[in-house]
Amino acid sequence: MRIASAEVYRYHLPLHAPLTLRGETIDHRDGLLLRLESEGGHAGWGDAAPLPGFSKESAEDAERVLLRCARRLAGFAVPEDYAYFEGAEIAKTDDMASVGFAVESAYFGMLADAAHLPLYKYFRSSAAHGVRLNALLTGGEEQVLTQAERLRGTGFAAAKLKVGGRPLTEDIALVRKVRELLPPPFQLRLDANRQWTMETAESFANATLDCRLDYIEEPINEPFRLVEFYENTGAEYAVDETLHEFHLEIQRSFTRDQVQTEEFAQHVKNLLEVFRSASAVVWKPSLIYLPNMGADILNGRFALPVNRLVISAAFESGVGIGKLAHLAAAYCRPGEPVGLDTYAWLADDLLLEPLPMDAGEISLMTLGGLSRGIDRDKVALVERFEG
Ligand code: OSB
Ligand code: MG
Repeated sequence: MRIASAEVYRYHLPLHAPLTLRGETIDHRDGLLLRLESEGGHAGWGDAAPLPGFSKESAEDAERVLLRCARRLAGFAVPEDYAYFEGAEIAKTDDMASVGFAVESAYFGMLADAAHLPLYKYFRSSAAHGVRLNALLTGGEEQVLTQAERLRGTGFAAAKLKVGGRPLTEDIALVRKVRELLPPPFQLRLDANRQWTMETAESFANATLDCRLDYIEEPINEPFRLVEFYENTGAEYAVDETLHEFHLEIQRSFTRDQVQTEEFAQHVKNLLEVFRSASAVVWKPSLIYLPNMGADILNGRFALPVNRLVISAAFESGVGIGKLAHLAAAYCRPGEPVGLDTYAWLADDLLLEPLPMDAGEISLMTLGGLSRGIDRDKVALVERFEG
């Protein structure tokens, strides 16, 4: 199979409300789409949308590198054994996660289309047909409580509340109020984004142990002490930023060309312990590039100890979030609520029909295998390459 054409488009989508991320406020989401088509007419789409404040790459860098990838992919002969994407050198994707995500989404999407399989079944034939979602609770106290109230009786069975941005006593009181509205077995997760010191996090954990939290994502500002946090409090934690910070080191630790000094070996050992003791690992594919859509690390080629994987979104368009739903169906435990609720922030989408999100779940049966129609009026062609 050969890739006959590669197209790059630009998009600009409004958000329902302004979104403040690490000090930057946006009211639109800007991104790029990549479309690959084989000589046989099979196609796949990818979404590259660097998130201000979170992505290492700027929108301009992403566009430059995605165009370079598209130019090289046009005419690319897919290797016989195409289970793995060996064209990775096409993009210097280590610090271009959004581009790596788009290129691999389009590439594997095209291969799945050629195999007449939906992407999730292409990745794993036994994959479930739906993924559960965790609702994202953000904003001020009143806003959070309104959102929590609205979740009652909707079918959602999990939510994630952002904490760490208010005084400790207010966070504790808010978590208690949310828990009253959404009692167990509803799963309540928190995300502190590393804003607490060990001391504050321990006080928080001790004051909320009876809330039976699913986990606290990144409770402390010293990741190597997460195991100690767990041992001292019994509170379950999840890693997110820690994966960002250390995935390159973890990958390097598995490659033979890495000089294995005693010090580096100890460092990696400590790091793996942090992952092993974590209740869950949050992975946002558009913010961290793990080769072959994670297969290298998650599917046994290498072994990152992951108890529960929670694939999450970073406010991509429906094209990107659709791909994440396929990945989540293939890689997460059946029934694991995943972090794709950022879709609710979009006031408009590129898909002709919105993603089938209903009652806290995305149905992949409805989402279907092949790319859903994209509204060509909402995307602008930047360049088309033929090979
Ligand atoms: O801190 O987990 C975060 C989205 C973009 C950037 C950072 C984060 C997020 C999310 C995604 O919270 C939603 C989720 O994980 O449920
Ligand atoms: Mg997080």
